[in-house]
Amino acid sequence: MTERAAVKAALKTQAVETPSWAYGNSGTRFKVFAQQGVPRTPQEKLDDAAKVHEFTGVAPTVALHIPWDEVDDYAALARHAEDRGLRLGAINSNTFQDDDYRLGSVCHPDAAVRRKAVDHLLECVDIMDATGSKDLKLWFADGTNYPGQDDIRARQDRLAEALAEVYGRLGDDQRMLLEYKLFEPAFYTTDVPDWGTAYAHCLKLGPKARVVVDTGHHAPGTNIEFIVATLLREGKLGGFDFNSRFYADDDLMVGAADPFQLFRIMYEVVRGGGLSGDVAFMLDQCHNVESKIPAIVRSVMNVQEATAKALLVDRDALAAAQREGDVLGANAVLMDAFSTDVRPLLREVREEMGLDPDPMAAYARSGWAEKIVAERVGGEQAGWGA
Ligand code: LRH
Ligand code: MN
Ligand code: MN
Repeated sequence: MTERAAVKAALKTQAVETPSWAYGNSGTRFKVFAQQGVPRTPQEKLDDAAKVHEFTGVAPTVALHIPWDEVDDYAALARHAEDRGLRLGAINSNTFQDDDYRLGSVCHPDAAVRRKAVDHLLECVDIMDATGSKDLKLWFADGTNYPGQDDIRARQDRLAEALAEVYGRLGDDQRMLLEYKLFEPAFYTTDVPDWGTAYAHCLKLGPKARVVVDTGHHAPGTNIEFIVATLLREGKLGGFDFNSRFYADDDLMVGAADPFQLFRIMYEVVRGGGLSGDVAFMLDQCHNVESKIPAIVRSVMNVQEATAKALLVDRDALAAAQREGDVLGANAVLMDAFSTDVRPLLREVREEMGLDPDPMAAYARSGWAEKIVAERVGGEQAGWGA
């Protein structure tokens, strides 16, 4: 295989998971701008996700968030997905939207609240059994706002105990992905604030526990590709929640704020063998003012562009320059790949996959946007937090 053919082959097998919540209405804490045609049910979110897959060819799975996507029959929801050429992906738990969780969920000082939170996590594993989902994605809003509010170490013990119980419930081919976030909604301490804390818990739990890197969850200036390289090296990178940010957890389209950072991350993924392994490439975004389906299509394309550039890095030339201590030469190898216009290559990839080379235009021409605006009237539109 020529090098170009190998790059194309890798791009054809890449899969990006889209989040059910990105299809629904969302906003900031100031205002949710409702858009017309937005899904009213989890099934309609899957119908929209099927369009993203139809036009990109690389978005075959959809992550659910429980209870936002609560249904009576999860096996039937999985069949709804299959009928549209999709599969259900990670099951995201939600222990942050209940009055009982004011002081935390699995780290709460009251054992009864911790029990309720753990039961929800166990229920999420039941849902995975029904949907065939492989990954349970955990993010905890737990933390404290004031020094002295609670015992930092006791909260870690409670967290470890809860995680161990849920870990014990996982099937052989199921994984637990633990997501960290520096701050928000807690502002003094967060119980899983960084990759080190997540890694320490995952290490103790065992091989089925891995860390999730949400690209919007770090302090400004954090070198995320270093974290990615380290976790991959340790066999503990479970996946990504991709999005981009200018300030905090902005949840904007991945690759929109800093395509160079996304390239650097994807280079470490390629370098560490993460593209062909079991790393889950998920989006975690909210489209507050822009049209949702095209924004998700664009995001998938942004991931593809960064991946293509990462695959184009001349690794032999890079290694040679690094061995020789040629600082500028090594940097130039990386920058050459980043500066390559990979859009023609991706158009070829899509044509070879039987797709329209321009997914944005193809979606716009498809009439789907007009159809959902006309048909999805009445009922309540699903949204972030619905
Ligand atoms: C938390 C988070 C986490 C949640 C999602 C809705 O900020 O990134 O992944 O599940 O947002
Ligand atoms: Mn996330
Ligand atoms: Mn987030």
